[in-house]
Amino acid sequence: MIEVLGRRNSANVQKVMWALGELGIDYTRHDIGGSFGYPDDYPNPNAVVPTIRDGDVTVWESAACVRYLARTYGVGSMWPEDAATLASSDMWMEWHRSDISSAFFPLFQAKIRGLPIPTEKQEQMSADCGRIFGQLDAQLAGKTFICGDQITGADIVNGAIMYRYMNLDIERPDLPNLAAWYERLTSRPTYQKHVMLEFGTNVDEWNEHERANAGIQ
Ligand SMILES: N[C@@H](CCC(=O)N[C@@H](CS)C(=O)NCC(=O)O)C(=O)O
Repeated sequence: MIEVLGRRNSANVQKVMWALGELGIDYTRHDIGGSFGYPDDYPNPNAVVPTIRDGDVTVWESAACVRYLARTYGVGSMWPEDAATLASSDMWMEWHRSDISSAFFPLFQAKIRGLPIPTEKQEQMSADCGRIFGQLDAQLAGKTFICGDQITGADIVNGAIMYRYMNLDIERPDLPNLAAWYERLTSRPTYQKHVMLEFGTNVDEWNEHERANAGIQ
């Protein structure tokens, strides 16, 4: 039984939860991080979520967790067997971390969690996100998922923030391939269960949702 250490409303935890759902793996999730705090023996030296335990194996860093799960339990599906598709998935996972994630997370923190960023700067950040997501929109042209017909780690890490991007009160450019891909994700029960979680419109609502999700697997 895999253990997931991390609060349910963390986007990085949601990457792991959604991957587990797609792979059909049993798990137990523990509320850790944010308002739940951290136990003294928490195994991630950065004291951030998620961390997973699979028997004797402990993995932290959400993308490393997704890769571990895909490689261990999803060869031929979430972990493509051909080198080119696997490289493509890896590329878009790296892009997620270096490009869109670093552009989007501060914007989300400003809009919902009270990070003090002036409005004009937030507008610029929204425009940056739209421009960067344009790159993913181009990749998705003619494809069901980011690397083809199969969900890979690239969809997991990028899809995990799409619900937030699409539901934040910001300007978004018209990106039809991205919108169609997002619609396909929203029809998946595992995405609905693990990613499409209300996050509120301010820090109080955010905290209420965090508490309301306590104990839900
Ligand atoms: N690079 C790390 C980042 C992890 C991270 O920053 N997680 C956030 C939640 S999304 C966190 O733990 N924040 C502090 C907390 O919740 O206590 C990863 O991908 O796992």
